[in-house]
Amino acid sequence: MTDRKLKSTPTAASRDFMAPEPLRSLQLAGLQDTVTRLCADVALFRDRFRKISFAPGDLKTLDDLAALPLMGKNELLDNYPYGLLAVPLTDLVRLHVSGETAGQPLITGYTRRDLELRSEVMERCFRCTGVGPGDIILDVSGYSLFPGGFEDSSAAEAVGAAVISAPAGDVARQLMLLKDLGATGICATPGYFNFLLEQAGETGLELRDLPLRLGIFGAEPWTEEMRRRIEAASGIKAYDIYGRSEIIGSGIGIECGNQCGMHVFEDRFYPEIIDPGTGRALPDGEPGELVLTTLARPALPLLRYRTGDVTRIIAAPCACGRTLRRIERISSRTDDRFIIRGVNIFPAQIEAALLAVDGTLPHYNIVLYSENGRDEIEVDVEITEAVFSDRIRTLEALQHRLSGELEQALGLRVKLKLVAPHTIQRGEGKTRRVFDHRRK
Ligand code: DLL
Repeated sequence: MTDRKLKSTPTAASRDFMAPEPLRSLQLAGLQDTVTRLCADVALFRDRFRKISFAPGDLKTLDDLAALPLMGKNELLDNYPYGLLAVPLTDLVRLHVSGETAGQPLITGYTRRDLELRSEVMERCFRCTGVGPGDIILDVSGYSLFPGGFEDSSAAEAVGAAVISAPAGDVARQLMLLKDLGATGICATPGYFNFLLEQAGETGLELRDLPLRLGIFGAEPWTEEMRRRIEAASGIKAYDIYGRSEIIGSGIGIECGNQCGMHVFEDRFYPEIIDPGTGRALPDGEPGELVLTTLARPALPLLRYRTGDVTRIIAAPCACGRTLRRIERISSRTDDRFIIRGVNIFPAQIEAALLAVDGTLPHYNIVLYSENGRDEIEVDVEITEAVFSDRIRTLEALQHRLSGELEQALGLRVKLKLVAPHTIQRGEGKTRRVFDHRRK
């Protein structure tokens, strides 16, 4: 479906093309509703507002939001399990339990209206990538409570596509389904798709010879270099999708066909960028931490929720015609930076440097350790079978080249180990790449 057709379709997706003024009015109304409900129904916020002498009626413009307190995961954990719910338990029809947090999980409640919102934004996501009737989407999330499976299915139905649910793990079956059922799209983490690609190669299956034409990838950090690798190896177009369980699941924002940042469904989730150190709101275009406020979430309205994800807002118009502002690919997290010998290092810098060089595979580990009282870093990266079995001189040349790329990217020399294909463990969920063995 073309974007032009969408503009005249009175679906939720047409909200993607709203003129700026009605969009701002909608956002303001959503924001006013959120603060009113938080004040009336959630004790934590009532107290917080009282402390700063804020009454919901004081919020008159979108800019007034910046004066309200920030929150984060801790508030959810401290009020476990139901303390931040703004509706009676009897209104809930689903509970999402996050498995990512060690110990106490994060609980997200959904009323029927929350689920409708979730379906709506996922439908908009699928439309953004051009998925429509005739598409067959392989979804590897399964119908667990991990955001993914349920949402992808309802989105596929809404846009007239079909979904095959084939949970991660049984790779041979997934490849068989991709091939036999003529899947045209796949939803996965980029890490898991790399694993599928590798397994396909080993069984002599060329994904580029299949009808598969697009992938919707998210839930973990990945770089442009990784995208280039995926697209070149599989012949598909790889879309970045951003989500967060507590906010709604996977449909907060997604790229359109222009692949130049993820359109945020900002009529539903209001994005801000703050300086993570001071908490000060930053203007569009400046990099900082993404903060989200839900504008239409009955069960669990969240106000200025710190995501820890570092990005920037792109306000420039997009060629697709969507008026929704975009966020740039997530470059890092506020908590994934590590300091080695006084130098700040982000995992994405390492991935970009490794994948910029031919001969590497997209499987690597970053190991941090202490030696003689000094913090050290070792990067282990798999190399292709061809390089691995080539002459020692080829290996040495690759080692030299990669060390140089890393040194240039990071500003310090790191220990680099080239390892054989399949040495690094592949995961089924989010890919773990950093192993910190330093003494704390
Ligand atoms: O990962 C929801 C999701 C499911 C998103 C499927 C996309 C696809 P959580 O488990 O709560 O929710 O993890 C959210 O994952 O704060 C980011 O740090 C990271 N993340 C999610 N999408 C991306 C992305 C789901 N496209 C956390 N790029 C977020 C980089 C991402 N990081």
